[in-house]
Order: sequence, then structure tokens, then C-alpha cells
Amino acid sequence: MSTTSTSEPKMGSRAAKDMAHQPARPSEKLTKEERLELFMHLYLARYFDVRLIKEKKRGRLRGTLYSSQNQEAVIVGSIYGLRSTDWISPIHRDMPMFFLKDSRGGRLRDKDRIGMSVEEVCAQVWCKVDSPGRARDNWSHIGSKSKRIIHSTSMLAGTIPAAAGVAYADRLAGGDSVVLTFNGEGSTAQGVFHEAINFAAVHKLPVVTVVENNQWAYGTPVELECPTPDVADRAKGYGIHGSVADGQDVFDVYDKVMSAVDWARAGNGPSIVECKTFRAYGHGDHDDDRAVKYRPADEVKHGRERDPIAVCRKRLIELGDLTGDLAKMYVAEGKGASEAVTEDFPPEVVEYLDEGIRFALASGEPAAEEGGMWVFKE
Ligand SMILES: Cc1ncc(C[n+]2csc(CCOP(=O)(O)OP(=O)(O)O)c2C)c(N)n1
Ligand SMILES: [Mg+2]
Repeated sequence: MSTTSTSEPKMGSRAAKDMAHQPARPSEKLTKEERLELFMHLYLARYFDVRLIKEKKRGRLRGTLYSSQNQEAVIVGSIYGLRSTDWISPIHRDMPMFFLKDSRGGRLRDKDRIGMSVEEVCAQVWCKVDSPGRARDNWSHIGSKSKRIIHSTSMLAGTIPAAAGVAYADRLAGGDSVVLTFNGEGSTAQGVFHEAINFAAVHKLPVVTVVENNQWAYGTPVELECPTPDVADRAKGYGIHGSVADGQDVFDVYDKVMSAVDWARAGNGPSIVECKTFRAYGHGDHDDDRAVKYRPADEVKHGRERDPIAVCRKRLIELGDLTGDLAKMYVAEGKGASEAVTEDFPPEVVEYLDEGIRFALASGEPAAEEGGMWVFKE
């Protein structure tokens, strides 16, 4: 797996040269507290997934679960450096993003932050009346204009044109927001991916497309979706910047995405940031790929070897942020949902999600009469 190479447009443009002059590692400016917070966010994303898989197995949940295990560094690292006013457009595998948005600086429980609360997200998962979607649709099919989350849909790559539109409107209004879109590598083979990025490139819109390259699009391997070694190579065709991050390393994701975000905010236009990762489980919980055997066992074993929690822990130990017994605590890495137990996670992580779940369980079901709501113009 290639990791931290950069796919520069070979056109000698001023734009490409200027980006190369930016500080290579924005993560070097993070404080110890911020690095530890990133570590905590990795646990939150992992625990959300583990806990929901357990809840689903207990029969307490409806709907499909698209596990993000092993991909948490992409989810956490790409949004940590955003401003409150920036926009995100998550997809099916990005559920933790909804509650992690705008939470930097210990603000997870801050009611005024521009992200969803864990209560709202849990109510969505439990199909309750207090959820943004009011039990109408798939878990991830939510969004919020006021929280600057572009409504997620299942039309692959379909949020990139919406992101380009949001960025265009913001620019016309004199804003300086950046819009981050998320897409699997399979989505990059869609026609709309090309149209939308081309449009964003022509108009130099502040749109950063993060490609979560987890090597598989359902049962299709990446080499049948993309003919070049890196998906980020597609950037060359649009004359924009493309870079490749080690998607298992939260700091590398942060560095590559923040460089692209700063670049976009400065008026230099869009970028593609490809994060190389690996889908640890089947496409959704209905797709047990152990049974189908469409993925070679060796590939799966190898793909799960670099758990993002372990990679982050190692770095924090090297930096002296985690020492002594603390460094050995909460070993959630390398454990699937059936092996991981509550004690593998920091208590504040468990408590945060417990609060969300308690709220969801206490919330009511939507009334049947609501069925026609939002279908026609009210
Ligand atoms: C336009 C479109 N085609 C097909 C599908 C069905 N579908 C849903 S997810 C998926 C695979 C997506 O793969 P990828 O983009 O790599 O994201 P990943 O699931 O791996 O995160 C497919 C084919 C869809 N939702 N939309
Ligand atoms: Mg994929």
C-alpha cells in the first residue's frame, strides 16, 4: 500500500508550486491536549460502531449498519481542523462525523456547536421522533443547513455537485467556508464525480473531496474501478491538487486534509485527498463477506493489521504524550465488535454514547399521520 506520497499535477503551474510551499505538517502545531483529544475521538468513532453492532445483534435496532471500523482515522482526522462555519457531506460509512463535527476543544457536549448531538444521532439510528429524519429513512440520510452538514444520500458521488453549489453560494455571499465531501473510491467511477469536480475546478471553488479508499466497493475491488495506481491521480485531469494520505494515521490524514483546506480557503480551488484504508468487514451488516468469500482471507488479515487506534497510540508514546500505565490502557485495537468489551474503552467514551442511547430509547415513535409530511410542499 502506498502511503504518504503526493500526486502533484505535472504542469508546472504556480498553484501546484505554491501548495508545495505550505508547511508540510500542520499536525506539528497541535498541542498535547489536542493530540490526546484526537485519540479520544478515535475511541468515540470505534465505540459508536462496536456498540451499534452489539445493539443490532441484540435485535434492538432496525436499518443497515455500514461499519466504519478500521477507517476511523479518516473520519476523525479530516474534520478535526475545520472551522465551525465549514461544511461537511458525510456518506454511509461516516456516521460518527455527524456528532464529531465542531467538537474540537472539549466541546462535544456544547449545545451551541455546529454539529449534531449524539442524542440526535442515536435517535436517528433508533428511528425515533426526535431524530432529524423522523424514522423515514436510512440512518445516514440526514443533514442540517444550520449545522452545515449537507444532506447525505445514497446516490454515490451525488453530494459533490451539492457541495460545489454550497461553496459557490457561500462565495457569492462573501463567505470563506470550505466544503469537505466524502466519497468511497467506488464513487469516483461515477459520471457525476467527474462533472462536479470539473465544475468546482473551473470555478476554483473551495471543495475538498476526501476519497475513503477502502479498496472495495461492495464486491468490486478498486482495480476494477480505477485504472491508475492512486485515485488521487484523477486530480491531474482537472488541473487541481491531489494527495495521498495514510488513512490509518490520523495525523497524516489531518495534515493532508488541512493543507487542502487552507489551500481552498486561500482561493486556490479544489483538491482531492485520497486516504488509503481498508474496509474491515462486509459492505453492510447484511453482507457477511466471510460467507461469500469474495475477499481473500490474507487480504482481509493484512488490511486490518494497522489499526488506527494502535497507530495513534504508538505516535503518542513516541511524543511522550502517553506514558506509563496510561499507554497500556484501553486496548480496543485489533478487536472486532464481538471481542471488544466496555472496559476496552475510556469510561467517558462509554458514558457519552450511553447518554445518546438513553435519550433515543426514551424518545417516542413518530405518529402514523406524519407519513405524508415533507412529501409534498407543506
Ligand atoms: C449511483 C449508485 N450506484 C450504486 C449504488 C449501490 N451501492 C451502494 S454503496 C455501493 C458501494 C460503494 O463503494 P464505495 O464508493 O467504495 O464506498 P464504501 O462503501 O466502500 O465506503 C454501491 C455500489 C448506489 N447507492 N448509488
Ligand atoms: Mg470503497
